[in-house]
Amino acid sequence: MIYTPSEPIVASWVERMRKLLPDWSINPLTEEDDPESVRYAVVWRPRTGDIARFPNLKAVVSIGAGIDHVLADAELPRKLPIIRTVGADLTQFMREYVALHVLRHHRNRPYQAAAQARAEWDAVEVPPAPQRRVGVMGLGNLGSFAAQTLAGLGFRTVGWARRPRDIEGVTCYSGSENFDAFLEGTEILVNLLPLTDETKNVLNAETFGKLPKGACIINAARGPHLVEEDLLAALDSGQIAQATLDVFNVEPLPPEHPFWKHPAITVTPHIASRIDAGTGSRIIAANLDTFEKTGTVEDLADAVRGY
Ligand code: NDP
Ligand code: OXD
Repeated sequence: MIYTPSEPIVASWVERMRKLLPDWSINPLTEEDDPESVRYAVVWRPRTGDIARFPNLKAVVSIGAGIDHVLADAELPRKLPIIRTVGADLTQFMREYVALHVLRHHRNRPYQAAAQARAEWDAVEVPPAPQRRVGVMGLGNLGSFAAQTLAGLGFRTVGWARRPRDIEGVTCYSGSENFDAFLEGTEILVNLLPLTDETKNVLNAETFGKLPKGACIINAARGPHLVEEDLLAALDSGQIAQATLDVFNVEPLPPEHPFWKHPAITVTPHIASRIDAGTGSRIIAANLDTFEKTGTVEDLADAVRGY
C-alpha cells in the first residue's frame, strides 16, 4: 500500500503508478484506509503529521530532487529513508536553464532588449566567455552537469560543494573556508544548493559584497536561499546588476511582490527543471520496486545532512 498526496499536481500520477505497479494498492492521502497497512508515502509538500500517522512506513518518496519540503514536516519520523526523484530529464532541463540565463547575462541581453525598446542601435561589447568567470554553488546531480555545460561553452567555470570534487574543466572549491576564494572574481553566480540549515540565506549582502561590482545572480534552487531585501539593496547600489530568480519564499510569487516589475530581475515560475508525470511515475515505480526488493536505492537522501 502506498499513499500519495491529493494535490492536483500529483493526482495524475496516481493512475499511472497504479498501471506500473499493478500488484500494489495506491491511494491518495485523503482516502480513508487502514494506516497500519501503509508502507510507502509519495509526497511533495506533506502537511505536518501527514506521514507520522502511518506507523509501518518503510520509506518516503519526495516527488522532486529537493527534500526540504518533506523535512519541513516537524513530526516526520527522522529515521525514515527518503527517496529523491531525479533523472536525466531533470538534469537536462536544468542545464538548459542555466546555459540560457548565464548566456543572457554574459551577452547583456536585458540591456540590449531595453535599447531595442528605445529604438537605439547600441552595440554593447562583452568579453569572450573564456574571460568571464562563472560560479556554480552546489555540485550534485544538477550543479555538476550545469558546471560542465558552462565549461563546455568556454566559460572560466568554478564550483563550490561541501566536499572536494573533481569535475573536468571546472575549478572546484569546497567547504565554508573556501567560499570567499570561490566568490572572488565570479561575475555570474548560479545557485544549485539544497536548502538546509547551513545554506539558508546564503545569497545575502555579505556574499554579494564579495562578488565583483555588477555581478549577476541566478537562483534556481530554493527561495529561502536568498535574502530578498539584500538583493533589492544590492540592485539599487549596482553591486548586483541583474538577477534571474526561479524560486521564491512564497510560491506562486504574490502579484504585489516587487520582484515582478523590477527592471533588473527576471522571474520564472519554478520551471527551471522538472520531470513530467509519465517519466516521474516510471522513476518512482522503479525506485519503489528496487527499494522493496533490496532495502535501498541509489537516490536516497540523508535526512540528517538535509539533502
Ligand atoms: P544534490 O543533493 O545532488 O547536490 C547538492 C550539492 O550541494 C552537492 O554538491 C553538495 O555538496 C552541495 N552542498 C550541500 N550543502 C552544502 C554546503 N553547506 N556547502 C557547500 N555545498 C553544499 O542536489 P541536486 O543537484 O539534485 O539539486 C539541488 C537543488 O536544486 C535541490 O535540492 C532543489 O532545491 C533544487 N531544484 C530546483 C529545481 C527547479 O526547477 N528550480 C528542480 C530540481 C531541484 P557535496 O557534493 O559535497 O555533497
Ligand atoms: C525539485 C523541484 O526539487 O522541482 O525537484 O524543485
